[in-house]
Amino acid sequence: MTGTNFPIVLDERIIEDFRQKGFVKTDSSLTSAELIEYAGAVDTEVAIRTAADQRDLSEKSTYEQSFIQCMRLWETSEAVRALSCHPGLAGMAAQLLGVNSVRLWQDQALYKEPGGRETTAHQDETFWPVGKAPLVSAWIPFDAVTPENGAMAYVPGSHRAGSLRTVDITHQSEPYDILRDPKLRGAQPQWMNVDPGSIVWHDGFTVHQASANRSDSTRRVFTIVYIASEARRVKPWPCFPLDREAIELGESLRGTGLPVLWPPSQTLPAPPRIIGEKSGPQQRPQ
Ligand SMILES: O=C(O)CCC(=O)C(=O)O
Repeated sequence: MTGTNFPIVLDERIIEDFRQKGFVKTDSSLTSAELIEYAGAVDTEVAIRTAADQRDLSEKSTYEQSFIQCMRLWETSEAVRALSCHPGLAGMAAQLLGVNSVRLWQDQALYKEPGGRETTAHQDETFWPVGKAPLVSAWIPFDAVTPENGAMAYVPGSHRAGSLRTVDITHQSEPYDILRDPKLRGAQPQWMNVDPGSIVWHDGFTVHQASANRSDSTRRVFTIVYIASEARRVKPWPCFPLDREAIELGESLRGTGLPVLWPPSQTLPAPPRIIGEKSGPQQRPQ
């Protein structure tokens, strides 16, 4: 691993901003050297995972038109593992959540192709059977992002509304528009321009969306989702990382597929096994 020293101690104002608004940007969180190394590693892994897919954007499903999604890259690429399990970032996640320890819930590349459609507004944590466990996503662009090429927008304070209806982000004709949910009291999404090296963090219940990519380059983003280590399974829905570890209803998280990243170990965690999981929709309740 190169670059950033850790622990990175976050300014109290950053943590307070995150608590109030449910999202916050941290500038210069990765060095240029780290970014080059990690972007190259993720590009390589996405290329391997998608090599057999020759479809044009227009031939893809609505969901796939929002982005190429490749998940759990840490399990198949040692080079990406250094990013997904980066102790500095995991320490920042723990500080934002106000917990002593976090695990990796998932990592993923979200590459929005030129012409790629918007990402429908949604909350993340309603997809997963972990109740209201402290959970935060790090949204890490490898290139400068603006509303022109797939920026994210977050509804300030929406995390305080708790669990709203689950949005079916796989269909364009989703009848429920979470942005009009009365519990949001008319709060409007705030668009975020992000420079490479900066990260935007959002709470598991923050309502967010991304714009379409109207540029002629792919918007390359990597996300890492951290969850409080003591979180429990509270619903029986099928859920890949929990089912793989045979975590039953009511049990707390454990297992090599959900490694503790903070406090960090001397070495990067070993993946459970090489799964070579294909791109696909996020796992959602049934
Ligand atoms: O990058 C996108 O288009 C969507 C990202 C997202 O929904 C997330 O990181 O939770």
